[in-house]
Amino acid sequence: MKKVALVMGSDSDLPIVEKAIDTLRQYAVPFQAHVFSAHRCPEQAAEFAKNAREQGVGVIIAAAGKAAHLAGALAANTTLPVIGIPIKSSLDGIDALLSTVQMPSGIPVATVAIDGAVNAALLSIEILALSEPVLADKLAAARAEGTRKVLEKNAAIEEKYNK
Ligand code: RP5
Repeated sequence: MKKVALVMGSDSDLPIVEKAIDTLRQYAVPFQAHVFSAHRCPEQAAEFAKNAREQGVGVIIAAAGKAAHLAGALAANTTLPVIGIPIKSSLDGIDALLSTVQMPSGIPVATVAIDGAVNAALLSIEILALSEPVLADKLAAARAEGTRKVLEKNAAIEEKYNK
């Protein structure tokens, strides 16, 4: 199975990135984690992206805050799919959201919500599931469980207020 590479702009992003790691572990998806900054070590970040495909990476998740150029800078150096997590580090994360999502045509970054690490991991799993049926089965089971839980809560609320 291809790996998911998690790249964070700073180790201060780790508390959010750990939510993606937890999700990848739940699905038994192999991953690797790195700290590379688009601003503080741009050459190493670019080098990482250039070599990622040949190192068995299938999807890159990039988490960064403030003027968050990491996802775009990695995407500029690979044609692997790149998922950006805007980290709430300043300005309620709006700065990171806009910096991550507003990519010019030709260099896509799939941007999730501010601090949306779980969805970033799930999206990466959905991409890997295109060629890994076992992951597609696990995703479907998780969706069914999510539906069951909501309907259970609905039944409790309806029982309490509608009878
Ligand atoms: C960004 O600046 C990082 O991704 C982090 O979210 C933010 C603050 O970094 P530190 O100053 O905590 O290293 O580049």
